[in-house]
Amino acid sequence: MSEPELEIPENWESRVPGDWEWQSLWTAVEEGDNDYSGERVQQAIDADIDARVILDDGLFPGFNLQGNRFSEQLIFIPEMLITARAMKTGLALIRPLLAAAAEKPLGTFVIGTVLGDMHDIGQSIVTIMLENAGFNVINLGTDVHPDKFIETAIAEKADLIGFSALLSTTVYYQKVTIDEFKNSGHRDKVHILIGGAPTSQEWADECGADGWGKDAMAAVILARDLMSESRVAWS
Ligand code: B12
Repeated sequence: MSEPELEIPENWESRVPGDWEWQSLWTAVEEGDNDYSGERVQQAIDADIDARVILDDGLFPGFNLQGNRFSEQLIFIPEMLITARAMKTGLALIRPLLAAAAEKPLGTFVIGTVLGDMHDIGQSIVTIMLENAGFNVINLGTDVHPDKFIETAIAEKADLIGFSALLSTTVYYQKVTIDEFKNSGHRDKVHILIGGAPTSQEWADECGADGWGKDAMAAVILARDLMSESRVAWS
């Protein structure tokens, strides 16, 4: 088992002011130094560095390094959790910069991580990108029961619903939740997207979703495309 290495983003220097360095943020996220990660992200915002660059070049390298160690079982839940917290502190700061000030939202998108699954970094990024694209996004968080998705879809007259799942044991709940939408008689009123690392287009077809997004950008493109497809109106 080889020790994972920090993957330094190619040409990162070309996207920041001349004297900028990211190493201290990479280390802060890696070590879960929540305070410093917030401080450094704020400095990057103040230096007018693009929010996408802060996310990709500043926050992800340290997160991915720890993520790979976690996958190799070189570190465990407590270490991974503090890294995730440092990552989310940074995400929270750049979120308002990415979120659009659309006058009329493109549509309402309800998103959450399925029952039994606590992973929320990916769906938080999808949320930010959808907001950035002009959607009104209602994020139900993690470990979301199918009934909660359905109740929220009804209350908000949702246009789209997204289910995130990161565990091979919880992807099954994407199908369960879609089946529950069918049983409740509301399946045809919403477009359903699924995503998360263990999912695929094949799984989306099999579980009856309308689309699969491999990443946040794909989620936005799909959501926009699906908005122009017809479905049964909410009464
Ligand atoms: C961070 C992490 C954790 C953190 C989560 C913290 C948090 N707040 O999210 C903690 C430590 C809590 C954790 C716990 C566990 N984890 Co974990 N975790 C990870 C890790 C390292 C990163 C996941 C992540 O955030 N990726 C980054 C994001 C950006 O990627 P993403 O989620 O895939 O999202 C992108 C796309 O998939 C897509 N997308 C995501 N959602 C959606 C939704 C829609 C609608 C669309 C269209 C697109 C979309 O867009 C996103 C952005 O581009 C992965 C390993 C890895 N290196 O990936 C393991 C991993 C997912 N975990 C794993 C495991 C086993 C667990 C535990 C069971 C460990 C344990 N022994 O208890 C527990 C389960 C807890 C639970 N019940 O959920 C396994 C899963 C294996 C499997 N196939 O089932 C992995 C793969 C590690 C491994 N190789 O062993 N984990």
